[in-house]
Amino acid sequence: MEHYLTEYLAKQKTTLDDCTDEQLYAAMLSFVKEQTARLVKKDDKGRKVYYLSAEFLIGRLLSNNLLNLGLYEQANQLLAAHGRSLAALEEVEPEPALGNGGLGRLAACFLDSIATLNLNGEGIGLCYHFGLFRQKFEHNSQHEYPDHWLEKEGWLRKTDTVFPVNFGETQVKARMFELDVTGYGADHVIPLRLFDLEQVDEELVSEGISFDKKDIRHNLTLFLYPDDSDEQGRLLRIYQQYFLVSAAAQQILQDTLRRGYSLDQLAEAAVIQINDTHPTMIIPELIRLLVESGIGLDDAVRIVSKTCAYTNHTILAEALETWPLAYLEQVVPQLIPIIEHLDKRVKAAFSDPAVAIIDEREQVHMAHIDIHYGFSVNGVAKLHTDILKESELAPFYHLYPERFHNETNGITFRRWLMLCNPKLNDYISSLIGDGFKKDAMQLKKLSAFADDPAVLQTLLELKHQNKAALAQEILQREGVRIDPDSVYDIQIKRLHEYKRQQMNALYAIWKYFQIKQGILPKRPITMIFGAKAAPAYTIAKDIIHLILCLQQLFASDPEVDPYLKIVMVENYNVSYAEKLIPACDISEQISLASKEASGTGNMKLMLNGAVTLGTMDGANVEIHDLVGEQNIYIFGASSDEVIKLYAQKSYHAGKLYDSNPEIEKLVDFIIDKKLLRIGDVLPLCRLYKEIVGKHWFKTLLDLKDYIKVKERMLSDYEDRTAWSKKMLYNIAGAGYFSSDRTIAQYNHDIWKL
Ligand code: 26Q
Repeated sequence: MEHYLTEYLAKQKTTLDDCTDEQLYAAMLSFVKEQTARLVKKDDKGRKVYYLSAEFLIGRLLSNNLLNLGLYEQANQLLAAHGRSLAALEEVEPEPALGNGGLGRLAACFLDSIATLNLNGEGIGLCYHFGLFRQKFEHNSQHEYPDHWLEKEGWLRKTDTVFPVNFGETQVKARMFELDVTGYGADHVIPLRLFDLEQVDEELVSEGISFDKKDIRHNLTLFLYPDDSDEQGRLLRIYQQYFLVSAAAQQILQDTLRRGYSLDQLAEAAVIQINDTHPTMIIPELIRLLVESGIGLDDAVRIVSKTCAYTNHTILAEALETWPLAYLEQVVPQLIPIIEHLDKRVKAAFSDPAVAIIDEREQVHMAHIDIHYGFSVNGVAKLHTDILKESELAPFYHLYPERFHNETNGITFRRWLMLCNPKLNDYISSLIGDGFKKDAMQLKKLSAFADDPAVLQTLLELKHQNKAALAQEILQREGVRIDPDSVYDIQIKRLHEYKRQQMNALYAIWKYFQIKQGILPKRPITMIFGAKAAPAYTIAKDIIHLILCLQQLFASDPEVDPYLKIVMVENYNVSYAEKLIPACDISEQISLASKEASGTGNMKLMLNGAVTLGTMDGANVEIHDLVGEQNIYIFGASSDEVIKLYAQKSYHAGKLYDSNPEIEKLVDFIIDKKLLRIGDVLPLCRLYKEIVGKHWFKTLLDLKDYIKVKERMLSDYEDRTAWSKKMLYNIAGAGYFSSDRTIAQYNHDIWKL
């Protein structure tokens, strides 16, 4: 390594000691790329998995690749010997923002585990030039700017593979780029293939993130999912999806032939895991291509149905993709006869209109294509899968019970423990050895230390060090000083009403009133938020506005500031998560029960010794079962209760508000003079009205219980030894959430590679 870097830098007339961080990063990048290029490309005979996803939120790769290659320690030592640090180099690496949140990050963790478990597979996605927007706060509101992450020299490799993609009359070209995904300790890499429009024109971007949405010949891969609030945006999304799917289908068929299979053997050669409905059009597209190659229609349908498997990530009815048939006709006329044929077969076999592909309003239900014409449907946590079976997809479960699986999500411990929390990682090794790095279930061994005072003390000290490091980071990035001795109460995730950041904000208002009355917390509280709102999601942006206004109000009130602080960090992303997660005390997982399919942040936080405050939703249920009653704080209505409330339409925000003076007072504060002086009337009033007038996300349902349980949690926090024991049980119980386990299970239940 030293030799390589020295030579590389010498060509630029500099040295390891004198070069800039940018130069050193470039040298390291080149070194690691050369190392991975030497590794064998996994390409066995037999079934291969293609993980097809519109998002791969891979995060920075330098440290990740060094760790997986077994070069991390060596790099650290070498850099230290020259007065340099990996941490500084990391800051130079741009983060590829090729995903929105959980679903995209999951895809990245899965590739890490596929490579680590030595499975034959690859990822296929899109290369967005700007990825998700960069978030800035101006006047206490979110503003969006393009986030240019593509560099001349980066991890991506341009290939010679170019596929034509036809949209009716128009043809564009999809160029394949590749990136090597390393596995932990693996002797091979697997490819992530990202397709880019050959003629993207970055000049199309005008102010902020707006651009000419009509010019699809030049805009297709500019951004990740431009907002779908207007017709142009929605059409563009279909164009993007078909662009992905058409290129992927050509790649998969070509790969299958190259590997020595014929196309009628597709199901033996390939399994395509469809990550949510975004790539659903791969099904009619493959059928179309097989028919074109001479295979009969019925056979083509049968083959493709044995090849494709679908993962559902949501039970929010409004998020299940349906497209007007007319849109599809406009964008992909060549698929219409196939989709209509698939629909006819369904209608001939089943009279229930609930399972139709094209409904009476001429809307195409993408998930229905996946379920009828795939061999597997899976949810992402036990509760989620049960709800799919019992309600959302019940008619399908009755038709095809054997197709349904649960594959509880997981996270890669390489990034989410070893890299982001090296101190805790080393300490765990010193207690139970290194076995857990390959077999995460061994973390259970930590339970043996639950009554060891020295271990409990050390866990607290390590947490404190991480909190101090985060305080430094936040001071530098946000200009806000936070106190490492305060409780760090953290909610980091996309902004959505069902995730209920607004309920957390109402807690902050409650605490504010307490402090104003002289009822002071035993220890200062730091409430940290990180969240991006979809650009067109007005209420989500209003919630950000509320939180930022509260942040300013508290900070400017000398009676409050010493006891209660809010920090909403700007541009929350994977790299920021890596800094926040190791420092967290209280992990906020407070979604309205039944709405969060799984959550994966909840897993990352527990693994790093945070204690969960949550509802019985998504994977929280499994966390609860793993750590036990004593080591998690659960509140609020159960999913059964919530589902019943929906069925009976019996939640009424206004009634709760009118009959509870305490709740009324908190909600009224949103439009109090004090806040209106800081913020804007329109968004605050709009949010106020939404909370008292709309019933869908039930903000007020669990508010009282939430406050009660959070108060109990803060009081328990003061018994530091007892708290540390909870931390320990959380770390010890997290092994189940390794994505290595998840991927092994996908392989066992679905892929059978
Ligand atoms: C759909 C239509 C139009 C425009 C955009 C979209 C769209 C884009 C992204 C819909 C959904 C997404 C992303 C969803 C997502 O991240 N879901 C999360 O997936 C995680 C991994 O399974 C779960 O842990 C989370 O519970 C789930 O919310």
